[in-house]
Amino acid sequence: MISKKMAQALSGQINNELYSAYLYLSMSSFTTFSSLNGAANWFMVQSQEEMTHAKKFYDYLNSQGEHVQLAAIAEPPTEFGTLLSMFELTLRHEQFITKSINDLMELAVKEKEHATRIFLQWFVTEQIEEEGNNKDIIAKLKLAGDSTRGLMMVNRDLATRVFTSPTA
Ligand code: OFO
Repeated sequence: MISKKMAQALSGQINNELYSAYLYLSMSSFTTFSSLNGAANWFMVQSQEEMTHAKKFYDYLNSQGEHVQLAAIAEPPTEFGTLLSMFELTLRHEQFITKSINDLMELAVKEKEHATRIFLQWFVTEQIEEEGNNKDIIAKLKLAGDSTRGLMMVNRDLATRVFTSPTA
């Protein structure tokens, strides 16, 4: 049993995670049409991961006896700039998600929702990894600079990412 306030806040996070999935799906399509198939793969895997994040919140709310009420998902952008600017946007978005997870954690502590605090711990760790991965890719793209060969090398690297369903 969790408080109504906590349940509403967790429901809101389902929307954030689904928007993340939508944003990365849109980026995957854009990079496919820019002939950057490695990047398209990376964003597709990222989108799939975000769906599993949304599902984790959904499952947790159900396990707490909450009726999940889904809200509309905002439309993501459809046009993007360079690959570097796309990963900079990704990092900014993930920093926004980190803040939303931290806000949920603060609420859980304030409301003495200990089960929720333990549930959220997985996301705290996940955000460290997500931000770190983005920073690595940004660093590689900056090193590549204007070199097409360098960009192609990063693109090949991004092609190796494989989706694995996270277990909590
Ligand atoms: Fe990108 O970690 Fe969920 O949103």
